Amino acid sequence: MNKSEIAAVLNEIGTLMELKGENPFKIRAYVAGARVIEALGEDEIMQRVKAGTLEEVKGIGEALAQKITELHTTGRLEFFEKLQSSIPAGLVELLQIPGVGPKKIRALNDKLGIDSIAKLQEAALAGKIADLEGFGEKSQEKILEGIRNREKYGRRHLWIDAWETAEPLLAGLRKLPQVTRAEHAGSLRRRMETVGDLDFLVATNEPKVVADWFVHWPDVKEVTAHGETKASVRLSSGIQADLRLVPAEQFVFALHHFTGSKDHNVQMRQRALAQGLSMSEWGLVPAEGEGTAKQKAEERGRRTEIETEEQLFKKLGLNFIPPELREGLGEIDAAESGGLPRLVEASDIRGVFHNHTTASDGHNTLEEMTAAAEALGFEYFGIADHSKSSVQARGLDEVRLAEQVAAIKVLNASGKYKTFIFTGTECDILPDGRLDFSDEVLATLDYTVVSVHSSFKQSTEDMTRRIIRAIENPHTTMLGHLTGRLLLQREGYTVEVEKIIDAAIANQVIIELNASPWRLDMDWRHWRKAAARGLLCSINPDAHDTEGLEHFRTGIGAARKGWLTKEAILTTRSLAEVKKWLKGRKRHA
Ligand code: DGT
Ligand code: CA
Ligand code: CA
Ligand code: ZN
Repeated sequence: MNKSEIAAVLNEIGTLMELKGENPFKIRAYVAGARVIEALGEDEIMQRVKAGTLEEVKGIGEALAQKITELHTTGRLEFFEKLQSSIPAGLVELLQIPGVGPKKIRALNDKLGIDSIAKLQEAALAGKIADLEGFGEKSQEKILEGIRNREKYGRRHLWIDAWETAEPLLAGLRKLPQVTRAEHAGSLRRRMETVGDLDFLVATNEPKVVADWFVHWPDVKEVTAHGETKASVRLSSGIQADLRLVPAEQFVFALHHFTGSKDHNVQMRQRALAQGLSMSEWGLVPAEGEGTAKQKAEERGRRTEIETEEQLFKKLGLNFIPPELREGLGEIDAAESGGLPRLVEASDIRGVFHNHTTASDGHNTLEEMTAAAEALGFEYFGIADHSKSSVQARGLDEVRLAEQVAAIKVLNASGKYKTFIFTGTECDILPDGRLDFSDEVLATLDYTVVSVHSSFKQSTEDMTRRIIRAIENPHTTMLGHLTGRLLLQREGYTVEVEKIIDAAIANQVIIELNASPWRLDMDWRHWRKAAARGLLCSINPDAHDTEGLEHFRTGIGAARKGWLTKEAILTTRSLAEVKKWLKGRKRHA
């Protein structure tokens, strides 16, 4: 960890201890320690940690020195983690409301039993806060406003919403004559399923002009910072955007730093240190000697030979690590040993399964969907409308399903579209794990996606058993949205993921990567290991209209985060190969 991260942890320790009502002298020691650390040079901290001389600094005692050392060398602190877990999450969450500090939270908790934002809002709406000693009408109003703003602005955003907001801004920045390079960074570039804020980075010699342009972007609702090296704004959707302005020679270092993730950065910095280099957003410079990394980088100025991220990684003995993999999950070791995967790309995808039409809850007809699939250049695409138990989604019964199958065969035979249509269903997994259609009906289809759409509240054990039973049905081709989560809206049902993956592998069943931007389910965090064990993936847009077909691209981001190669994904194969694969499965049935 660098010094500002260490200082942030020490400050947070102070806040949490105050929340617990601990000894004020102890609390002050942490807050003061944070200030001392901030005043030290980055290099001095490093040298003192190495030499064990932190205690010689005024304001740092033995206990603090030990904690700083732990943070600096491991990036973690056991004491802090224990402290965090000893305080109810609801109380900590209250800190997010402006005007409510640790002392007030304790008062609210003692007098009114408030331990969550919901309870705080309830009490404020009932006028109970105004009556409390030390609060009053005004602070009650402020609390209510803070809660409203948090709902509107404080939340994270779906990756796709962030992307759609960011793209025109980035294009605008690149058009400015004063800008030589511009990129987005942060979680958006890493393709996280949700994004906290947007991070833009530009290389320019005229930061003022560029920052002015940025804060006057039409979509800006509020300017929260406006300086020569950084500007921050809030856009009308509520998302915040940071712009950092750097001279050209710093661009690549800043790009790498602000792409993150934090864990990746910490590990990269440790690697650099092991090679006698100090790495930061300003540059990569020898670790020893006088001056901060920033000063040294500035002294070296234009003489730096590193201009691209490829060169930056190479300098540290690493192959280029794609942004999606920069999560601190082993990518650096893999980059060192030549073990990075060749990640799947959007252009590898030759077709998409699991799409809906107006026959169930889709908004476009079979023909409209087919035309759209053709326009996207797909060799094939699969229909999978809902089955009869999904009544609210107008699920098809056996008769309507047979009609749809007949219509698809006619359309395929007509040669009207170049894209081949596979017949299929998104068949409900009934609460006991049986499927919504009989074996005879499923045998008439090219493929079957099985999904849970009811009885979400089953125990983990029951839900796991239910899904495995569905996987063991010989007609099952793919498992749909493993957990049923809706990002930022609803947690998924809980399942034993490992067991389900085992069952899928054993039964040659695919698990889909549902590419709907609201789902991205199965989560990318499971894919690397699962694919290594032989699980096959299908990137399924779960499209409910023609535009939804494009969501396969969002799924590519998640697949890349899951280290998936082309080989791990059925839909990178040609039509002939896919037909053969599906036929091969049918023989088991
Ligand atoms: P987000 O915005 O919450 O979705 O996630 P990020 O990853 O975009 O985080 P953000 O916007 O706070 O910062 C962008 C990147 O900048 C982050 O991924 C890593 C880097 N960064 C920011 N603050 C720190 C820090 O205190 N230490 C380190 N090592 N890196 C940082
Ligand atoms: Ca961010
Ligand atoms: Ca940010
Ligand atoms: Zn579904």
